[in-house]
Order: sequence, then structure tokens, then C-alpha cells
Amino acid sequence: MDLTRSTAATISYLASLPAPASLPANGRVQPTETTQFLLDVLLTAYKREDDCDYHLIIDDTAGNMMIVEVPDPACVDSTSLFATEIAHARAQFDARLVATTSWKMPSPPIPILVQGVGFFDFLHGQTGAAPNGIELHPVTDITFDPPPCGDVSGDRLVNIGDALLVAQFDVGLRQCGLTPFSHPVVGDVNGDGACNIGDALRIAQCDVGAGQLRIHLCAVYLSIHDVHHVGNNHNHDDLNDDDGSAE
Ligand SMILES: [Ca+2]
Ligand SMILES: [Ca+2]
Repeated sequence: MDLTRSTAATISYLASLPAPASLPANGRVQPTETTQFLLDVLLTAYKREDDCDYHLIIDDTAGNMMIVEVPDPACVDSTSLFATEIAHARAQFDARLVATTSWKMPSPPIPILVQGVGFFDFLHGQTGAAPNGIELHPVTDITFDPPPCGDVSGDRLVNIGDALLVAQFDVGLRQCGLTPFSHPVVGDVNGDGACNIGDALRIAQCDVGAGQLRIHLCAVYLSIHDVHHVGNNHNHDDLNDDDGSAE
């Protein structure tokens, strides 16, 4: 599987996927368990499990929650496909929070962009589990307090400066991931999987009060040096779509 790509999703979408009739003890069920997803959510609770994984409960503020797991790199085989990403995500978490064997519930919940690989767990009464047992496991990247949708410059303001950066990117004068185009993840404000003049115009419209950005439209991941279409889940809700319709 390609860990440089991820698919923007929502908890409600993932929770709507039918769990496989039987879960293999080893191996991953395609396509969900071989897909890296990106969720724009709130972190509501976390703890360190006995197996040293961090068990995180995430919430979409619409009544849906699910579990994402941040494994312990010490317990991961160095030959694992995910070894580098697991160590990275664990370090990101540890830099911000301290997980212990007691539940901690941040108040208010913390906005996060969390990326990880789909995984259907056996339902055994886990706190925070989705009805179908879907998790992100392992988590491969976690960004706390992500910049607002449209804020590609990272100054937490969405204005004409961001529109100009996106326009410069569109004509090849800027590269994703390089300062000040530091937050390409929030550049695709219309959620079509590309970062281009359409997004620049949308941001400019918002700056003059002629449009509005919906925060979840930005949950399309652009890898550091690449821009690509990352699949779609538009038929499940309109969070990633741009036409405003409830499909
Ligand atoms: Ca900005
Ligand atoms: Ca776009």
C-alpha cells in the first residue's frame, strides 16, 4: 500500500462500512484495511493500554466516535511496513500529551488531523468503539490544533495572503510543504483533491465576505511534494464535496 497518500474521510463514513464477515488473524482486508485515511476530528479521551498502545477516542461532534491506536514503536517489528510512521506518530503524540494507564479527557477536546490505516477490530466492549469496530490502526500522523481551513501560510488567519500563495503554487512558484506554503493540507478548500486557482478564488471570496469556508472541506491530504487526487467518499455525505448538496 502507498503510505504517501491518504483518503479524506469522516467517522460517519468509516462507521458505515460493513465489517468483514470474518476477520483474519493475520493480514489486512482490502480495501479498507489497506487504505490510509485522514480525519479532521476532536480528541476526547486517551490512555495507554497494557500492551503500551495509546488508545485514543475521537469524536466528530455529530454523535459519532471511534478508536484510533498509536502503537508503541518498541513493540513494532523494524521490518514493519509502518515502522517509520508509527515512530513518527508516537513522537508527535508524546510531544504534546502524556498518556498513562488512566483515561484522560482533555477539556475542551483537542482538534486534531489524524491519519492512519483502516482496521476492523473484534468488538469486545472497547470504550469508544465504532459500531462496526472500525479503527485507524496504526496512526501514521497526528497534527494537534491544525491550522484553519484555507490557512496555508500557517498564521491562523484566512485572507488574501493565503489566496495568493495558492495561486503562486498553481503556477509553479511555490511548493507544498515549503515555507510559507507550510500547510498544504488546508489549501484544498473546495475538497476536489487538488490545490489550484479554484481554491485561491474561494479563499479570496471568503476574505471579502462573498463566501464561506467549511472547516471539514479541508480534510484532503496533499503529500509534501505532490498533489494528487486521493479518492472520494462523496456519496456518503457532503463534507468533502463542494456543491453543498446533501447527497
Ligand atoms: Ca494565513
Ligand atoms: Ca481544490
